[in-house]
Amino acid sequence: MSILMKRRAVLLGSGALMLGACSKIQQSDAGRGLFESVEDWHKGLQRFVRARDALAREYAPEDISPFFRGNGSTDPQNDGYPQHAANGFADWRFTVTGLVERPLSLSLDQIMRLPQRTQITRHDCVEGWSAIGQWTGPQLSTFLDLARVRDSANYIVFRCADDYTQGRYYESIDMIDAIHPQTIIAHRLNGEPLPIRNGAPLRARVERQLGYKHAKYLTGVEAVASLDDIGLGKGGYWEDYGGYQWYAGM
Ligand SMILES: Nc1nc2c(c(=O)[nH]1)N[C@H]1C(S)=C(S)[C@@H](COP(=O)(O)O)O[C@H]1N2
Ligand SMILES: [Mo]
Repeated sequence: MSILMKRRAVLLGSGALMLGACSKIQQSDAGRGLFESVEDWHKGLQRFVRARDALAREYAPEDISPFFRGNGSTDPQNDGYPQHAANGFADWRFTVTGLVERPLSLSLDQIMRLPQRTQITRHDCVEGWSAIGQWTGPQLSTFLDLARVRDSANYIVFRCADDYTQGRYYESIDMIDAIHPQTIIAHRLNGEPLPIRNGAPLRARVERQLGYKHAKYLTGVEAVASLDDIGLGKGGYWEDYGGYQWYAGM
């Protein structure tokens, strides 16, 4: 079973159990109020899950911004990144590690041979600017299926190559966003290989969340049960050093 199907089965299972119990309680008057509040709670849960499942708006080619600016790190100078850039990222590897049955280390060629998704979306940075771009790359769920992510994984951590002002950049998302169809590992922007300022050779697109979640210069993803041991424990660079929220949903 794919992870998406497993999660669906879990949700459907708990819903069915609750409906069974509720139809009995509902038969008494005293039970009716309880039933209604449980039902409200259940509707709320459904709404929440549906909201987390929904697709971010996709735009038309004519909406694409003429220039997609770079923000944060735009030209990493640490740990051999300039050398990788100089040889066109021919030796770049993308690893899938942590709570997986089959750890992966993939070349860019291998990544380009996987099924691809292209989407035109709007990027919103908390600093107050937006840009619309077309992104192409495999879905993160494809990598997680290939590596056979374990049920004990609750989060996916994005590992990056760049040091920003406080140190290495990193980010994380939960499994709902990890398997969201628009969460992709992009290697193209507007049909061209990613420019260095936008995260070459690979960057995450997490379209339901704000700009700082879209980690650039990806060296891999790591499946973990908890974020406690990642960075300072809040799940991301700006969460740890800037007080930003971990869940930056829009
Ligand atoms: N590795 C890395 N990823 C990063 C950043 C960074 O500094 N380093 N900045 C984040 C922020 S705040 C934003 S708004 C976007 C900017 O993406 P862009 O440079 O393609 O505009 O990248 C995000 N991902
Ligand atoms: Mo940002």
